Amino acid sequence: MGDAASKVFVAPGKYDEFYDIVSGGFNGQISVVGLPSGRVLRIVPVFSAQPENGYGFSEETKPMLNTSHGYVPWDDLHHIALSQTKGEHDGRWAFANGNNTPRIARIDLTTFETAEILEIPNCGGNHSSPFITENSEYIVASSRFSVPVGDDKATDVPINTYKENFKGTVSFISVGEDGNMKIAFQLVTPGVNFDLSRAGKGPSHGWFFFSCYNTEQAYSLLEVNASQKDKDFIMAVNWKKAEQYIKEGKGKTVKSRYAHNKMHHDTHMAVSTMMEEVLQLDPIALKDIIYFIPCPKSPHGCDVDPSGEYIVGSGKLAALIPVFSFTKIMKAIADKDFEGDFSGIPVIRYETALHGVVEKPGLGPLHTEFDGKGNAYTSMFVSSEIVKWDLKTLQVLDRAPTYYSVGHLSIPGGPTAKPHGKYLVAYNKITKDRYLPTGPELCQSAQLYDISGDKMQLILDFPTIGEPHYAEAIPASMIKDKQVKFFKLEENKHPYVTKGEADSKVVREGNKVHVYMTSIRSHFSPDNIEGVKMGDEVYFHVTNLEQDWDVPHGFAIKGANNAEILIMPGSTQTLKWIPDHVGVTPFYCTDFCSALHQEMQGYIRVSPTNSTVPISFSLGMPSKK
Ligand code: RUQ
Ligand code: CUA
Repeated sequence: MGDAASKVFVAPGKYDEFYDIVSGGFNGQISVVGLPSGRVLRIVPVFSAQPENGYGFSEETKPMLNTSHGYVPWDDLHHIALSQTKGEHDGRWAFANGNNTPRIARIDLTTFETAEILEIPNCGGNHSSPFITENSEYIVASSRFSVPVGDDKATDVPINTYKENFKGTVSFISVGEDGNMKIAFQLVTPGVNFDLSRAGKGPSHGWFFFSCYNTEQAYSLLEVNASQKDKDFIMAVNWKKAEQYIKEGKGKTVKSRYAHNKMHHDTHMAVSTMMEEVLQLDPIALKDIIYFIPCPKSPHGCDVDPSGEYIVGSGKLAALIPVFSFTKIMKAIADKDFEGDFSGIPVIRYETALHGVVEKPGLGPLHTEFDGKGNAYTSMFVSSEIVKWDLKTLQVLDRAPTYYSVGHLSIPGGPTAKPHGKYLVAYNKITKDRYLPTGPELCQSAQLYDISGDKMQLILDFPTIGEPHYAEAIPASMIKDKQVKFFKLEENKHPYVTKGEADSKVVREGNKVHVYMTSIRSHFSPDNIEGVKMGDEVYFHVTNLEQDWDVPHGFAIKGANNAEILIMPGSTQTLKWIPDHVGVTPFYCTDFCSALHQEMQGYIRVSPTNSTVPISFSLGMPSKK
């Protein structure tokens, strides 16, 4: 174990080698972890409001969580995709999916802030998402739960009409040069459950592969009813063909309401825009977009190797791992070597598409990652182990136990054409006795393996934040020097910005009171405010005047029904406060910013509704004698 300790030890003052961007599952956040140390560097709120910094509570960030259902301050965040250029990491953005109220988020890797959230319409549960193509042309969002789609008449149908009325959707979301996300088109498919996916790469660039289960089309007791068939499907999508149909005008514009939320870096404000329509393609009528390939049995992971030739389907209930060959799939399509069709979609013959199978890998294969040296690593949920095997010979090379019941695996760069290799992290679903017990709920757990040699070596256990699903790690050198250290005050275009103390003021507009406030070590301006009345809504627009790294100020006021705000240097954040009683209420800075942080405070006086106390504000007034 002495050996293991030296492998994970990052000396005080030294940096980790990788940033690991880890999903938080049902906490709706991502965490940023250093590898190999396992140290948590940051929690980034994405789909969940976070009182710690006011995300989802400040007036500026509330629109980020707007949806067609209104404000939805929580989601179940499963998978991470890092942006790519030519099949390799480029360090620009991380994408993450919201599973429950279908959404995709883009996180800017220069600020580690959520920059954009796009809702996905006509989708019941966005699990197979946000996988990315090799030049970040598209990320995908596909439905876990098929549902009836369309207008009220099309959707108000009995649940037992699943076969006729329920549809899956696969959305291709284009990513602009500036990262802007847009639903380019949506494929409407037969009703099944899409689980996971990967884009093709290299020779298979232009294709996307999705695992599908519940091809039984069950709508009740899926545990039994969706486990009937011997084989479900991998769905192969030719998205270049879909693009061609779009160009030819074969798409159909359909009314659909969904929110598109963007954080604007000049104003430090998010704007939510309600979108009205989406372009759909019918892959049954329009041939050659999708094909099904039989895959044993309720496949979960669907992973493409770095060369782009092999597609690994991991059937949760299968006793083997099938590996498909892209070359053979193309040949089968050219030869029309189909065994039939499923709801009008051609089904390729299993044997024709198969490269081979990994025999007796273990029980409950879920996910596969690659090291770029010709090896694949598959997680085995039921037998709690990682199995390393050779992509060409399909021979099992090594096994390592996990503690316990491993879900996702992550090798730095594992889903790219050039994995960075070296480490593998197992994200385990069950923790039991690995840490000091903490009542009925135990933290989830990650385990770090050294994979540089022939044998995998477990070198570290560490707890995670939330329930980790997928994670993707990137060399620190690709992003550490691009970090924004503070926002330039002169570039701040917030409508309520206050660029110097001399400009701080309090303005009444009807029953709205706008406080143009500044913060700098160690006071607010103004720090005495009078003339606010019961029935008013007070907006504290706090601009942090600091122009220095790592000096946020916080702002909190007694009785606020929301949270604090944490204002980064050079930016403006707004806390809305509705006074609920007459009297004098203190506010203060929450983030220990200087030796006189405890002095960073102020008072606001609230008078009765009919009061004639005029608005006044000040800083540094001497005490009355
Ligand atoms: S899925 S294990 Cu979203 Cu495997 Cu998490
Ligand atoms: Cu500002 Cu503490």
